[in-house]
Amino acid sequence: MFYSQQFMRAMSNSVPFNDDDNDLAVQEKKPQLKRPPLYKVLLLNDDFTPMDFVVEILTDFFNLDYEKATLVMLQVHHNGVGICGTFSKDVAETKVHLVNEYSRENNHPLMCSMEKT
Ligand code: TYC
Repeated sequence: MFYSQQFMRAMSNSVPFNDDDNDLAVQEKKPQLKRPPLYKVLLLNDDFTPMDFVVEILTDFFNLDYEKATLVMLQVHHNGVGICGTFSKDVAETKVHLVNEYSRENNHPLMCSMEKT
């Protein structure tokens, strides 16, 4: 017995029930879709990384303008942690990796990390 792809798709996403004349009918289920989780990328404060370097990170890796980058840097400096941006998992992981690599290359202890929103 062969069924069309369209029929198979409808059956795999449907709930059978008896209609008014007691025939078997199918009703479409709501698609069970969820948005993928987002991740905040964070900068942590330390006593050694120069403020200018942190601002450079925020403008170059997170595309903040100079004023916004300065505000985020000062937020980290005063509160210990600040948010650089919110991204998909892959993009957040890549940014964390690139920022930490660039900081080590420049001999600064700056730490970048991520957490689920
Ligand atoms: N606290 C550092 C200083 O006084 C500046 C700094 C800001 C370091 C933000 C890290 O994520 C940071 N030079």
